[in-house]
Amino acid sequence: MEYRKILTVQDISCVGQCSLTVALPILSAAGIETAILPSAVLSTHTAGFTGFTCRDLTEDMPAIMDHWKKEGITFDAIYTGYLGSARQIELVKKMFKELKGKDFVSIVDPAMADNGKLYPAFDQAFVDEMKTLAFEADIILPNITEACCLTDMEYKENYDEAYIDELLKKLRALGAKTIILTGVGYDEKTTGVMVDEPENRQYYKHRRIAKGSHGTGDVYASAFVGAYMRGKTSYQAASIAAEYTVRCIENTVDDESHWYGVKFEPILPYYIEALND
Ligand code: PXL
Repeated sequence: MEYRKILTVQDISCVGQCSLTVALPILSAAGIETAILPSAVLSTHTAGFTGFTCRDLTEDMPAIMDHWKKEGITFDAIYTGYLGSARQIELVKKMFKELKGKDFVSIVDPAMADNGKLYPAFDQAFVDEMKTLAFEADIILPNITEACCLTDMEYKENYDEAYIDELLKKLRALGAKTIILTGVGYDEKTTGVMVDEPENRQYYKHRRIAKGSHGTGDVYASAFVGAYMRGKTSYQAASIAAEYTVRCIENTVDDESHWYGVKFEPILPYYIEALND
C-alpha cells in the first residue's frame, strides 16, 4: 500500500465531534499520514452550544506555512473543511500553490451551511470568497445548501432530478471539477450522493435516517478523502463514505443525550475493512 501524506486545514472544536477531531482519527484509520493546520480553536462547535469560546488562528498561519516551506515540506493532498474567515480562504489558496507535492490533489468541503441556512459565523463576503476556492479545487463536497450558496441558486427543500441536474451543471459551468453532492434524496426512505465528474455522473443511493445529526458532513468528507487517498475511485470513495456515515448515525440516533455529534469511533473497524475490500 502506498503511504501518502495529507494536510487538513479546519478548526479544532475541542468538544463536539466535528472538524479536526473527526478528520484526524478517520484519516489516520485510513492509513494516511495526516498533518493538521488548525484554523481556530473553539471550546465547542457552534451548532447548538451557546457561549462557546473561539480563538482565531489566522495570524499564525503564514508563519506556519513559511516554516514548512523552509523545511521543504510538501503534501500529496490538502483537504479543507470549516474555515474561519475570508482571509483564511486566501491563505489556503496560497497553500495549494506553495505546499503541493507531485500528483497533488486539492479537496474542499465548503463547510458553511446546511438545511437552507448559513452557519452563524458566516456572511455573503465569506460565501463569495469560498466560491473562488471551491472552483479552483480538484474535488468539492458540498451539500445542497452549500451548492446553492456557490451558484446563487434558490434552495428548495422539495426538489426533483431536474433541479439537481441544474445545480450540478451550474457548478460545472462556474469551474467545479469533481463534484460530490451530498444529501440528494428523492423519496422519504432513501437519500444519496451524486458523483459528478467531467465525463461521468453516478448516483449512490442509501437508506435515510429521519433524524438529522451534527458533524455528519465532516465524518462523510473525511471518510471520502481517506478512501480516495487510498486509491479508490471517486464513486467508490463516495459509496464507502456514505455507508460508513449511515452506520455512525445509526449508532447514535437512539441516544438522546448525544445530540451534538455522531459516535463514529466504534464504527472505524467497519471503515477500515471496507477500504481493504
Ligand atoms: O461541522 C461543521 C462545523 C465545524 N466547525 C465548527 C462548526 C461547524 C458546524 O456548525 O460550528 C466550529
